[in-house]
Amino acid sequence: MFSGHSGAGKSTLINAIEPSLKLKVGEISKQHKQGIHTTTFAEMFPLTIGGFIIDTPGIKGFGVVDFDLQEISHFFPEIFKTSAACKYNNCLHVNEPKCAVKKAVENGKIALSRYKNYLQIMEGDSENYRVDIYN
Ligand SMILES: Nc1nc2c(ncn2[C@@H]2O[C@H](COP(=O)(O)OP(=O)(O)OP(=O)(O)O)[C@@H](O)[C@H]2O)c(=O)[nH]1
Ligand SMILES: [Mg+2]
Ligand SMILES: [Zn+2]
Repeated sequence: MFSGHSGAGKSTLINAIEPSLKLKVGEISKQHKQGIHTTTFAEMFPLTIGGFIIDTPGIKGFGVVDFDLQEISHFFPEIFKTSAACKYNNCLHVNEPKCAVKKAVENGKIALSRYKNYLQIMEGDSENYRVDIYN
């Protein structure tokens, strides 16, 4: 099974092994310098040399693509609980004024490491995960 980031060349490699499959491959986005999720579902193919191969859609970080930003705090119980005291009920706890979460981080009631993880997921910054997965 091939898995990896969109645009890594999974489908291209499978086409090289089994050209008759003619799997669709995509351009790399000029703006984002990454793939454009050309493969949209996992599919298994038999190989002429024997065995099977599975092409999968590119992963992006660990699935943050489909997250509603508001929802991320639901997975951090202490952030979720504290957010009830934020001035704005749709506060994302990033730059908003009168944010109870930022305040709790400042006075040590919420661990800075937890808040940093929260921000990292908010920003879709998956660099750490890439390092973990591929090294
Ligand atoms: N320069 C270079 N380009 C490559 C290589 N492998 C693939 N490409 C190009 O990278 C682009 C993306 O390749 P795909 O095979 O569609 O990538 P993928 O991993 O299947 O991407 P998703 O289906 O979106 O997950 C295509 O334009 C390929 O021609 C490589 O080894 N070198
Ligand atoms: Mg593909
Ligand atoms: Zn807040």
